Amino acid sequence: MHYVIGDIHGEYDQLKTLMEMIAPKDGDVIYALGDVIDRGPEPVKVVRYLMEHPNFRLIAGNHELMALECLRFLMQDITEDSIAGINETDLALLADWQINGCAPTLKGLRALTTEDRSDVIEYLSDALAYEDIEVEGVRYILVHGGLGNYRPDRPLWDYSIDELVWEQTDFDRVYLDGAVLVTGHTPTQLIEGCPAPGYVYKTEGHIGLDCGACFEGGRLAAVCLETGQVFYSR
Ligand SMILES: [Mn+2]
Repeated sequence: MHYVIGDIHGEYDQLKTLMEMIAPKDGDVIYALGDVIDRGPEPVKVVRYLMEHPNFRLIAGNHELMALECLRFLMQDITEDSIAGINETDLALLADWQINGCAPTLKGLRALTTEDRSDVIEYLSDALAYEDIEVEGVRYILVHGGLGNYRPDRPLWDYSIDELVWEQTDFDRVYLDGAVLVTGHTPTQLIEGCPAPGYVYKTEGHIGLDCGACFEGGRLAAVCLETGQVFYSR
């Protein structure tokens, strides 16, 4: 079976609840659709849980991208050179990450040994940009944000990581005829015309999975691609 989980954002308890409901078997594949860190209380615990369960595949979100851009200079040993090397671009990246809820991620990383911290960062940097799979004869494109600067003739590998993780999908548009775009990033609470805000939004060519787990009144959601069954943490 293939499962896809929406934006976890540090919601470890909700992830555990969902995993008990899914009860994956050996050989099942579970995709985490990006934004596993930041905002919620236990982002690093979430990442370490994914690392310990080899049936998880991590797809990159904009929060992983922001974290990696900052950790590149935050994690180096402090020397005169390293301080002099932090430029305005770095500081702007850090400010961006900060307003996007980096505090619990940094707190979790600080509590780790140097080696465990490196392992977490390495795991995040190995995240997939997207996944293109066929399940029961249906093509699914799993991508955190969407296909920025979309053109039907543009191959998936041609999209930049920024175009994939920052794009807000247009749920009224069918991309890649015959394929289903499975996306997170845009909480269904914010999708205009979504009949059940805060729950999974399925419409022609789309499955919108971000149910705003880290927000009040939100929840974590997963879908099984074979059966279409949807799971909610609350
Ligand atoms: Mn996002």
